[in-house]
Amino acid sequence: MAENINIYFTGTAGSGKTTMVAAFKDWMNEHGYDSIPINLDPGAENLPYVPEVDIRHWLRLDEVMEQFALGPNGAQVAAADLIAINAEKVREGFEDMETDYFLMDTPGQIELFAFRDGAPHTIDVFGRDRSMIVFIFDPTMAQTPSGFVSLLMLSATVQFRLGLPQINVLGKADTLEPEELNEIMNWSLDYYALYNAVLESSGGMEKNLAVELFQALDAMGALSSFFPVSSLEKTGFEDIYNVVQQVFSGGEDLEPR
Ligand SMILES: Nc1nc2c(ncn2[C@@H]2O[C@H](COP(=O)(O)OP(=O)(O)O)[C@@H](O)[C@H]2O)c(=O)[nH]1
Ligand SMILES: [Mg+2]
Repeated sequence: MAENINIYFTGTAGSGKTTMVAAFKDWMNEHGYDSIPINLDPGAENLPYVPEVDIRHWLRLDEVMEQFALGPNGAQVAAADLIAINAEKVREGFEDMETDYFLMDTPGQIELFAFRDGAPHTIDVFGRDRSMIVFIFDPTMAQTPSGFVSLLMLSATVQFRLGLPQINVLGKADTLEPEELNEIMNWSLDYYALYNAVLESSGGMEKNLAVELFQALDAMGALSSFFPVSSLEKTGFEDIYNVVQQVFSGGEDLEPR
């Protein structure tokens, strides 16, 4: 397999995956790094980048709806499995391309892509070695303690399911006020602060559960690197780039355990 690195951008629907692929590609161009964006979302409508290979060439959500007489939700489920079936053809589309990084834009619904066969199978077909995940926290969900913990658990679930090195980032950082950003970053740096915030917030969880849950997340290294990124302002990309380098130059920190 070539020496390229595959970076999969994941996150809940609307978290900013597609925009980040476009912005990271621009950032890489500006810094003299070579990358190729690939679209794996059969439901994408307008892409802010030109994909060199596009799953929609083989699979389109609107056609799945029509062909199998499915509504949008049923079609998403079917498409998640069809992505896996089409993975070999997509790989043939890019396997001879020379680049250092393939930037993979993934489907809107993370739970369908990651929990069904789409993601694990596609990652295997594209080459599991030298692959990693960027998981984007949507700031609108990350602003409350329970929302932040829920995203941490989802991120941990994706890491558990896909078994790849993973970077968690706080997306759309430009939309947060400085104090909101500080509060979230403080939770990410200090489990004790997060623990207290969860217990203090209404609807917080039971104390014993919170303690054990945070111990587990801590042991997984769920927050061993977490930083803000803005695709709009192109900030935070150097941090992503540095972690990718660290992981693939023998850095052990983010390797799956
Ligand atoms: N302000 C701001 N908006 C963003 C940023 N990234 C994405 N968005 C917006 O968030 C919405 C969803 O983004 P998209 O990339 O389509 O999300 P996806 O569903 O995860 O691929 C779009 O309206 C984007 O313009 C960002 O860094 N800053
Ligand atoms: Mg998208």
